[in-house]
Amino acid sequence: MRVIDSHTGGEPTRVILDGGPDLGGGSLAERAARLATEHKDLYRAIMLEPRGQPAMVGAFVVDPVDPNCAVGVIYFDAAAVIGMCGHGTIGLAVTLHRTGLLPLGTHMIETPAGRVRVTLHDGHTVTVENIESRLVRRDVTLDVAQLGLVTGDLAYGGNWFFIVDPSPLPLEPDNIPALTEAAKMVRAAAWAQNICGEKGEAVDHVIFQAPSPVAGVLSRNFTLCPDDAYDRSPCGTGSSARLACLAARGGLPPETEIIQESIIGSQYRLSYRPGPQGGVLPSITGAAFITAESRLFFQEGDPFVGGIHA
Ligand code: PYC
Repeated sequence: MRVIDSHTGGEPTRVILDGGPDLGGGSLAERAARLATEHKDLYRAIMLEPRGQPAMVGAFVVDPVDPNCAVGVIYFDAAAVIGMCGHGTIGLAVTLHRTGLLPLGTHMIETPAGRVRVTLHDGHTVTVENIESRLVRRDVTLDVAQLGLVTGDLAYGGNWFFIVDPSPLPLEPDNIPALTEAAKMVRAAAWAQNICGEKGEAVDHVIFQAPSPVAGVLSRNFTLCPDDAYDRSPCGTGSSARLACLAARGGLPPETEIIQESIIGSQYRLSYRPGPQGGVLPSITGAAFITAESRLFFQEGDPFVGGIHA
């Protein structure tokens, strides 16, 4: 299996260029559902140690349905297949450019969540115009183990987010283990209290927000992903959901650029345009760097062929 690894703001992406499973035909959502149900052992083996690393997101490149799209892509982490991935799309564009498959300029990419537009400004810097994102339920109060009552917004940005602002703990790197535990408890409370999307979609990511102490940076976030790793980047789909919340609350006019940073200080430039369904069309600009090009092996007799699950 031929893969290229990159990171976007510190968050790793592994693009699988060939050797992936046959996901059959149909829409990307149908193929993603097949990946989730029929190939779970394989995608976990690609993400988990010893082949993968914590926080890594995988990207299977597939044929798009829409002929106007340059490629199709299905994203996953070590725990779940996800609808869209902002940092992964920046990493994918940089990776495909590096391999000669995507020239500088603007291209459409098909994902299970819908079509996104990417603009490759140079070999590293990419703007992603994400699917329409929306605030679904505002000011939801959860009764969270050990934290008590926590209020946040349920929002969609290609994945399902519960966004807590202000964060229950200071957003400092030293607090990452405590933030991870707190976010897991918030997610468990959202599940237990049936806080979900209109079609019953479960909250798959939790975000804690706070103002940034850095001059010129509006906010800092901490994002918990489905595999319990935290997003090293400011999370593209989470930033999209956040933009939808800011817009719905009248906190940010359209086409106004803000900078959001992650818990480790990596940054995205963000803005939005009003969307046709009442949400926002987010724009996310960030940079990715290639870290490795390799071939993965799954050898017979390897006791950890499926990855380390501990
Ligand atoms: O950037 O959208 C994102 C993302 C989702 C999970 C990890 N990163």
